[in-house]
Amino acid sequence: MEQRGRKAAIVGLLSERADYVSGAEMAKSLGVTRSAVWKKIALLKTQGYVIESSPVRGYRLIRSPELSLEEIGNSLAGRSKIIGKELLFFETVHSTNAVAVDLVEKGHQEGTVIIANGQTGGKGRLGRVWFSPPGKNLYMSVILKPQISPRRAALLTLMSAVACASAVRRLSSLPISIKWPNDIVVGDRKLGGILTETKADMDRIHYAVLGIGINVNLETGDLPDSLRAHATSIKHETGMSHSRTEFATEILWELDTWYGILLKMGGAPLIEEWLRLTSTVGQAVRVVAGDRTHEGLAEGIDDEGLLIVRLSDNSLLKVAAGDVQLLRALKG
Ligand code: BT5
Repeated sequence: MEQRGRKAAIVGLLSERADYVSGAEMAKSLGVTRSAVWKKIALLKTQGYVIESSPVRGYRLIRSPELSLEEIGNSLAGRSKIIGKELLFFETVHSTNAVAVDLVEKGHQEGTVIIANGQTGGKGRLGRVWFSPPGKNLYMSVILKPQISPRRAALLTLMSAVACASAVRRLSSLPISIKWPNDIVVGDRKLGGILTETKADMDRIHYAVLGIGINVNLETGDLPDSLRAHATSIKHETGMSHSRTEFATEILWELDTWYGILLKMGGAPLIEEWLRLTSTVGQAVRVVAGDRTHEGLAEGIDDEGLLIVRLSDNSLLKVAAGDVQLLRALKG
């Protein structure tokens, strides 16, 4: 496990300057010895940072790794209020959500973010598997302790979806939309998913873990056959590779913004934005919720985040969790 700290400060100093920064200057600004700086630089070099060292002039950053915890942390430090206060990176984990649950149970604070380069047991909902090869995609989990009623916990999934869809749209210019409740899609192909796990009792959410998986540089050839027709990635859609650092930063920053809005103003602005980004509302849908299936018109989202479906007998059904299939897609 790796935390931000001196390494992030060194990366910060080096990225501010196109030129060399002397070891003495870094040591002074961090309040450590020059040999401590040297040790951290050596560590950064093993983690994909290309840093030129000159005995006279000091150190110069040539290139950062494509997924840099230090850069995510440095960019969030100035603008994020809650999310990213603590950032933890793992090369490989079973599931970032499982790590987050473990850490929050041990007392880690709200706003802690866990990022992994790969997962061996990435989870979807209902025990499904999230395909999580190393080195290509984003796998992140965020710990929150929201002071909202447990009845409104579904809003947390909508919030994560809004953050992901807005950030990915802005950085990639792709026509990203949200398929209720937790799919980030381009057309009918899934590019990302969200798994929200909460611990709550009747009147309080003890914590929520927001798990976010986004296919960034995945090649469709990497996908198992079962996913090939349904999944996509930012790289596949745009035809070029992207920096996971940039996408992670933007998603976390969006999340911080929307979390602030949710706590201060309630769910209404969030639902309004979700409705702007969704491809589900206004469509004829089949909703599969447990062993029940309903067909009707998806009409909207209620103030607790439930999907409102108008059934053929004109009655309204509210669905808290499930999967939707677009009837147009099924028939077409
Ligand atoms: C989801 O579940 O979409 C939630 C995915 C959440 C993944 C993140 S990664 C970080 C954090 N740690 C975890 O362990 N999980 C979270 P669901 O709606 O149940 O969709 C799962 C279905 O999506 C699977 O059954 C496949 O059909 C499909 N799928 C699996 N991997 C995929 C991938 N990489 N890209 C697109 N579709 C995928």
